[in-house]
Amino acid sequence: MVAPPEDGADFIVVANRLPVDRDTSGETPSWRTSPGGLVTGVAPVMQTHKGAWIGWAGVADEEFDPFDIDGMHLVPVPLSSEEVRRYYEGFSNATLWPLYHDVIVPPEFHRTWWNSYRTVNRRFAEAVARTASKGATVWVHDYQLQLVPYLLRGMRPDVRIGFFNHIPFPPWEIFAQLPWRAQILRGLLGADLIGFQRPADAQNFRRAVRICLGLPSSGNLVKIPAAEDPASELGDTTTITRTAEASAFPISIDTEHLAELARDPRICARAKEIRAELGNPETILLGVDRMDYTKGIRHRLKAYGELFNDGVLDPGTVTLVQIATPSRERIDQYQQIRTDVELAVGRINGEYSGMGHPVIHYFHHSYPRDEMTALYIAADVMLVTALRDGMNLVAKEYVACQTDDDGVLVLSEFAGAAEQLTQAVMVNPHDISGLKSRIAAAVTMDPGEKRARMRAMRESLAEEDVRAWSDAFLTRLQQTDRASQAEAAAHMRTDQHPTDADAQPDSAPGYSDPDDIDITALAAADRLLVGLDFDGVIAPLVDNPMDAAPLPASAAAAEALAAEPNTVVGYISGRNLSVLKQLSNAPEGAIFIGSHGVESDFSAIGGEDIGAADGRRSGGNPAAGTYASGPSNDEQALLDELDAAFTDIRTRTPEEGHGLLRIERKPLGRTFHTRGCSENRTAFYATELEALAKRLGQLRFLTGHEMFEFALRHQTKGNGLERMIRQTGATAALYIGDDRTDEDAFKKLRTYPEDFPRLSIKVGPAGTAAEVRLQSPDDVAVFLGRLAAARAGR
Ligand code: ADQ
Repeated sequence: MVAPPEDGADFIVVANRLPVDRDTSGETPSWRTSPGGLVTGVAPVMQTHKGAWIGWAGVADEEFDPFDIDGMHLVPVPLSSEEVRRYYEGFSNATLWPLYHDVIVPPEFHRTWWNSYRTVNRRFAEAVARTASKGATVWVHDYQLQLVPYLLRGMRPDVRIGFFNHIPFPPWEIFAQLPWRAQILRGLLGADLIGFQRPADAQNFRRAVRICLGLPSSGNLVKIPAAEDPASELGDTTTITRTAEASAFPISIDTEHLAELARDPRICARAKEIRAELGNPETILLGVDRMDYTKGIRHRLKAYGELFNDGVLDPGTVTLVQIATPSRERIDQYQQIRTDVELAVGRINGEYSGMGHPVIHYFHHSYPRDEMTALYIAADVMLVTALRDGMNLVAKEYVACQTDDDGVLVLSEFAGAAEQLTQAVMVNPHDISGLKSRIAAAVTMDPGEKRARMRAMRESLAEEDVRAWSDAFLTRLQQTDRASQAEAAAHMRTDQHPTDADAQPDSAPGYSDPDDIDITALAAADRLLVGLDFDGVIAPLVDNPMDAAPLPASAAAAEALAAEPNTVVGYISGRNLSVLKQLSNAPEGAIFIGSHGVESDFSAIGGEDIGAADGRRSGGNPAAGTYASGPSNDEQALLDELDAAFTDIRTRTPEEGHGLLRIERKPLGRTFHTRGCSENRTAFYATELEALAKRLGQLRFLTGHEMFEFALRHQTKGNGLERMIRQTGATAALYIGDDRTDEDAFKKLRTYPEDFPRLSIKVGPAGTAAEVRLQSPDDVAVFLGRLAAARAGR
């Protein structure tokens, strides 16, 4: 253990590189800041807290004292040139990088590299332990430093540790190749919060932990037994000392700053100038990448060249600007990709360029931010064709710079950014024919469609910028309260079965891997209904119900499913219909049931939902296909009584500070929410509301996850699902839910005959009538993605 320093830092960023470069061009060497996305994201926190950044200064075999620059305190960690070769170029970039990027090139495994990686990670952890004040927050970044969380926890159990992985985390089947796989997983589990770019990365990590270390997770939480905890003196495997959360936090960019640059008249003029310098072609395509084999530059060039050969593109009117920044140039495979790219550029230019009009302008150097922005503005089509990419900030930067919404983004489905920039023209870069037709479509896209797509993407980026990203991560990290986590963990059993004792399970399936569930019958069905609950299933549970949003991967899968013929996606929720439709980001063609079956909208399939709301048709808005009629006088009196009871209970609520009951007013009922209330407070509310239910006997009373519902009419999610099946003429059905109210739907599915293929899936613990259990909304996203792919391939 290391004692906290007297005058330590409260917030520490740890990354392989400091955000500076050594400038030796002048008489005395100096430091130049190299502003990147990470600096923008963490600078506000650095300035409001006593912050420090720990990393390598980029110069081998030299030691530098800590120094301050641009309001940041930097603490350099020295590396010898042999460590640069083994730890950085070797283990980080020739073992982990290819392994984590789908083994696009074969990873190399060398014990000398691993030893150097361990030594350097320990040096970083020691530097943090010496710098962090008592109880400080430490944020470790990226694959070069995966052992730091574990090592640091052993030295300084008092600090709060977050880790963010900027690159993908591979599926177990690939990760398993790594001879030091268990050590890497343990290294990461030293953190309280482990962030990934995509839910699928977080899921790959949790699955690896489950398979390799035998540690189960509950939702996004991994339970750490004493034997795996460097800060615990107990050595056993049954005492759970804490939990580590592994979740997705997709990184973003400084959207507003880039948009400001893009509106700067000086930069706009430069964009025009670039266009003129390129010979004022009709269409400028742009590629901006580090020169890396993961970026799919060769695939892009191949498709582009063939489009001239096929006569689809005219060399007289189109040009591609390809910028490939020098990167990791001492590594063999990086020298190889450069040779391949330059050969391809030469060959295509040789074949199709006219005098003074090359079809490819190729540059192998960096540009200042202003020049990059001008290039983004000048480009009509941006080509991002990565074979695998954690996020890909270039795609987001291009979108942010299209302030006139005039530009098309062609985006690889294998870049993390594809989950947020869903309006891009998506490509599979391995499919050269598909890539060609998508590039051609991008070049000729109708201006209206361009604008609509770009505007939607820009709007999403306006909110989800890099500050929102760091805020979300750091807020969650602060919420990881170790004492209560340990207490919660102590109540979890270390086997993989649910523990909720109060429900009477009809069956108690253990957690399934979303990749292992048999979907053959559903995939092959003539007409499939995909029934989905919203909260806790496609959208993670959040404190404020109006903040709920579907996981991008689930939304994308729902969209892909709805686009398949004879496949209908139906949302069934306790939320009122209008809120459900507003929050669900549902695909076209989706149908809805709200208020636990009371309200419905089947208009997308032209169906009449005759079973809803006791068979009464809404006089209000038949065009919307909503068939719930408003309350009768008697019913309104009951609603008034519920409202009055709410006011009464709230006024009788004892002292503040334990959370308060909230009411959700639905057209035909009221739902009371206790999310955020203490245990005692919830018990008080439960007693009050149960007494109220007894008194108002004719109302249907339902208790769910942190909520109590009073409904005027006797509908359930089970009836709702049945109506959906009938109206869609489905010959097979899936239903996924997480709550007690979903049990009606699970049970309903069981009543269908054997020859009607169906699958019921419960998300999370507690007894259930469902056949299969998944852990979390992340798992649901993976499962739905698989189902969509299988439906498409039938
Ligand atoms: P990278 O693999 O480097 O990042 P990317 O996310 O595209 O990939 O970021 C590259 C950055 O470098 C962008 O900001 C871009 O503008 C800049 N850049 C590229 N070429 C340049 C040039 N010639 N001159 C100036 N600037 C240039 C890793 C992961 C990604 C993940 C990021 C952030 O591989 O998947 O998105 O980290 O988490």
